[in-house]
Amino acid sequence: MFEPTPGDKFTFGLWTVGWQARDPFGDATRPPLDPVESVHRLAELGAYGVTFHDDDLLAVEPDRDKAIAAFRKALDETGLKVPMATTNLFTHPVFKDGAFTSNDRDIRRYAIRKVMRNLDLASELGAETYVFWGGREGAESDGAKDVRVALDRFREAIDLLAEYVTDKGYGIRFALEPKPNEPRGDILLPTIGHALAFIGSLEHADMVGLNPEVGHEQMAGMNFVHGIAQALWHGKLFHIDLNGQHGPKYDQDLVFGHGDLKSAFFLVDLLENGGYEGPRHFDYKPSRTEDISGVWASAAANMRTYLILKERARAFRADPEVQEALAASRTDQLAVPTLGPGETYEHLAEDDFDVEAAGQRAYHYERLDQLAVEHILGAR
Ligand code: DIG
Ligand code: MN
Ligand code: MN
Repeated sequence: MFEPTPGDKFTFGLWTVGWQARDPFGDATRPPLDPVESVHRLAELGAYGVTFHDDDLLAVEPDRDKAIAAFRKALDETGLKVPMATTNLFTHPVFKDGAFTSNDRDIRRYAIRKVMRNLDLASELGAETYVFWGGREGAESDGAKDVRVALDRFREAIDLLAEYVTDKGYGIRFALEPKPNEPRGDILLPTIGHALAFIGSLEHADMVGLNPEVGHEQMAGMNFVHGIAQALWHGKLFHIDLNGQHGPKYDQDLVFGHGDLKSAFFLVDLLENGGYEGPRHFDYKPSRTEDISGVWASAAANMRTYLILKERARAFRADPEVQEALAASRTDQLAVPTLGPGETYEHLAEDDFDVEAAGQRAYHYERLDQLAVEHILGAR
């Protein structure tokens, strides 16, 4: 039970299991990992696919053509897919003031060229989604960046790249990944809300959506389930980064479910019942304490935890007591339009409404929440 298969559509970034665990306070604790090894091991674990930044392919082979050839061979041997790709616009010092929004125009032009080259490869490998995480787009001082002008440049880059993809006929959609801070003191497009508003301003808004990450919204104190629900409501959940986080602190990128477990339960419930058909993509970091055996154990843990929560959510929805509790909480009543058929606002005046009596009505959410907790704990 809870054994992942490609049908579950679990995918991993090469940079996750390949993270050498270098952090701002310490050197790498693990050697470079060959992407070919990652493809084979993730396939053995039951993954559906892998994703990559352009630079991830060069982890052990500096020659790009050789690295791509080896990667393709491993994909062919294992049948793993590449549903998403992205660009590293944050590691090299050239991007220290950003890529699309660097104050240095030459660097902005270089960044766009770097994305275009990897869009070509992403298309060749069959990717349907291209992620833009603007990890260096931001500032430490409000005097350094007029955000109005920075957003002009961000929009210019995305519109230009959307035009490139359209002209090339690549059939790729873009997914913006919000994050509030780290590595920049403040990052542009910090939350799902900011990104949704930005998308609305774009020339090619129809082909631009979101790649929200669990930990990034939770770093900002946001409710990730609410954020995903709104992304779905806008039809903009194009991809998702699953991991774990313990609230507002540095980006922990924990194994999925190893942070706020109750939120992870309701997230799986929403993804499985909310119409998201895309990959269940893990963007996490195996703890710096682990050797390679711990890396593979953590990769398996992401998928196993998701499958366990999927089963718990199914049992929760099927539980007659839960259905009774949902009815007692009148959750079905929210779906009833506030105006009846043919009514206009003029009909509201006709209501016979006792505000004091209405104020006494209860919603019975505590019982419903306890039922959820008992399902999560396996006590029902
Ligand atoms: C970090 O959360 C970012 C980068 O790892 C990558 O650009 C993106 C892809 O999901 N997530
Ligand atoms: Mn993260
Ligand atoms: Mn991410």
